[in-house]
Amino acid sequence: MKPIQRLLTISALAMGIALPIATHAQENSNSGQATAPPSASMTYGEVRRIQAEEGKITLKHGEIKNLDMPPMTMVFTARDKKQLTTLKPGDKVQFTVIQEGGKMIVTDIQTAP
Ligand SMILES: [Cu+2]
Repeated sequence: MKPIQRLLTISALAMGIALPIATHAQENSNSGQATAPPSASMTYGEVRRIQAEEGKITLKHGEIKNLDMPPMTMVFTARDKKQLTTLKPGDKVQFTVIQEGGKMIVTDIQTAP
């Protein structure tokens, strides 16, 4: 094996580890359920932290179907910072998130009943 091939193999392996999303997608296709169209859909979550001035919000979210993302707690960027001003930690929310330029962008967020 040439060094360049070895390097490519290693980075491919590293990516496999760094991208659990890919594994998750595979699990989905094996479940035999009808897959939803890859359009943005509402996701449920709970607010953990708000950094309104930076437009950042930390959410403990449920499965994000349109991004094939399993439930987790993570930071999102809000498209409109103003949408964060009415929220506070502990709020149950419904939101729409899209992936844009490698960032997770919340395009719409509102408190859920
Ligand atoms: Cu996530």
